Amino acid sequence: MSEKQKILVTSALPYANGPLHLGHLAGAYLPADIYVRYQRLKGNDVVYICGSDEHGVAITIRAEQEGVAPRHIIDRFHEINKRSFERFGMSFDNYSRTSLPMHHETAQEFFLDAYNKGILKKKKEKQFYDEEARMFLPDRYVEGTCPICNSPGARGDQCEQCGSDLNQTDLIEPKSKVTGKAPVLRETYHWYFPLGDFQERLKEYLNSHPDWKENVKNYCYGWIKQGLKDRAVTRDLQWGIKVPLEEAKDKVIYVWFEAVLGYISSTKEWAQKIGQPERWKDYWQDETCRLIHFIGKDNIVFHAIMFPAILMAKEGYALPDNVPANDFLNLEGGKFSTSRNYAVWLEEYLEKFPPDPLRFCLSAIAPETKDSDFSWKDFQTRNNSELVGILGNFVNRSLTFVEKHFENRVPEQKQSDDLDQWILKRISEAPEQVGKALDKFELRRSLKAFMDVCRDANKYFNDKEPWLTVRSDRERCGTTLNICIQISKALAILMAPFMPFTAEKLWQLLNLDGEVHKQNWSEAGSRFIEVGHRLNKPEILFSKIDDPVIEEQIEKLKNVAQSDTPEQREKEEALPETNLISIEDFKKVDLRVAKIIKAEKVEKADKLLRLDVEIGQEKRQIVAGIAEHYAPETLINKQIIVVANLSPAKIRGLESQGMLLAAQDDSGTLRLLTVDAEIGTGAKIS
Ligand code: B3M
Ligand code: ZN
Repeated sequence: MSEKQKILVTSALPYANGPLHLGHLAGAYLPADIYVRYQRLKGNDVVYICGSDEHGVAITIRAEQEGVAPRHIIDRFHEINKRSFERFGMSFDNYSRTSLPMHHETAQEFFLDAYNKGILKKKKEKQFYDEEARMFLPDRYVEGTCPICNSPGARGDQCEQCGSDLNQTDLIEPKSKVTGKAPVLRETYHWYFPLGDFQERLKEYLNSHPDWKENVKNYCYGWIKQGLKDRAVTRDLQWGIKVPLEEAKDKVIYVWFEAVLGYISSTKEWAQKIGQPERWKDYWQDETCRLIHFIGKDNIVFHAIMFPAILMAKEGYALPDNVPANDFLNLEGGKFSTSRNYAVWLEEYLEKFPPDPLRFCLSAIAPETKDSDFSWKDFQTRNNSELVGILGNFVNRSLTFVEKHFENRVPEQKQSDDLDQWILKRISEAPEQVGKALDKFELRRSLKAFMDVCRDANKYFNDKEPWLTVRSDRERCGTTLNICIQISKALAILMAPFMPFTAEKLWQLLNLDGEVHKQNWSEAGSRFIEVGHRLNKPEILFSKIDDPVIEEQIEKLKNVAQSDTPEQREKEEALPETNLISIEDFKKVDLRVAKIIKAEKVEKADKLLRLDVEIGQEKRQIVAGIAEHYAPETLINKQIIVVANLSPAKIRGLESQGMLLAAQDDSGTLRLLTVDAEIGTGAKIS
């Protein structure tokens, strides 16, 4: 075998500000764990790193909401999340915390190094400030209406609805998260990391990774094309890692500058724990090591642009070799929402079901190239027809047959016929087939290859009719069952990355030595169990899930969807009576019929379309967040309604001269408002 490849794998460090749900698992954790387990079985030298992200506004806001200290929040959710991950089999070599002194030191070292090299730039600027709370309001401390999709509750750094990255000052009607008051602008100063200075090197670096996922490449090239800008790496906050400069005692390092460095400190902690404190360097400071960062798509810029630039600035570090970012998982057609409790929490799931069926289902629907949807019905079907009906069925009928007719010992494999040869070949090739998709981070394809083997195994069992040959030709029957046991062993190893708990159970039923997770992947289908080997008493691997159990889960979500708090209802649907406006107010809005003349996608903005519309004699450009609901070509000549007297806004560098009207339902479907029959454009709506 070739030299062991060194691979350091990370999963995004979740904020320790709340529990985790299925959407988290599907994006950055399960795919990484499957990849890691597979690489370990291949004999590679893998270290898998994660931990809690414990700084930033995400933490302090939660603490303020609960009226407790940030420390209280992070201690609580660090433990809860760590435990949930364990229960789902995430096989981290280390799960660290960014509040550890070790991490503070690492982050300050990087910051100071860039400062001393003269890389960081100090700039004066105006920032939102809450006069009542007497504090600056960085990032999510300000909320307002999204200038792009117009939904309320957009955060200062990002809109959760349309996924756009935002600048606080772009928000419409910004409000302080602390007091609810409108903030004022006040002068402060910050240090900036000049991403633009790294533009050329970053471009070369991206060019040298043509194998990256399309979505990641497109995203990064989009940023580069726009020209990389300086990014502030300090904040006016109390909670966080202190800026190690005398002149900036009241500032902390921006959470995203330090959180990515958490991967390094977590590796340092791991090295200490195994008693080889310098060992982290073998991964981080060795060009032959592959660094692989699994993340959700909203974190691409920080991992594929910012982090490499930080490492370049520091010098002597390997750069990320791949950043497999996944799209998002939806839930029963809607978006996961922590604030509305529209989610399936990991702990909640585990109260009713074992972890492996979920790992299986989420792998089958992994949001690899586009957003995907988890539904309880689909989960039930996959469990009942694939896990119980195919995989579980094959293993169970094989094991019970051997117990019943061969005293639970592996019978002899005598002369083999074509069918035997066919399945043996199939099994010997399976590791390669299942594995090569995993090498490319393609869970869906890999799992399908695995299930195809299971299907063929069942077909083999059926075609061989051992229930007949056990009487007519016992020798042949023995050969069949010997092969079925060999297949079961192979399946145990091949399923181990996806369903580690079931793999262990099957390994135990087969009464095999050692651990299934320490076997050799490539030989999974060619190393045979000896004749006469005694098996353990058969047990079923998977249980059927009945309708009422699933109905209960569906009901729960429906209730959440219906029982939103009055505040949300207010935001999302009806206006409360206190918000009544006069006819005069309404008349201030100039609504017009417009016709779409041209429509095209906006580069690197998945949700945006750029439209040329005609309003009477006038032509205008409107940028609208409707790309996921309308193909550009279907819009041409459509008559729509626009707000014609809205002050123009810059969206992704494009001026939007008006806003179109659309309605969105609970499932997120969006439909443009239009007129009942053709009418001259420019017609006024009253
Ligand atoms: N905590 C953001 C997130 O959960 C963040 C990831 C950090 S990875 C270094 O989306
Ligand atoms: Zn938005």
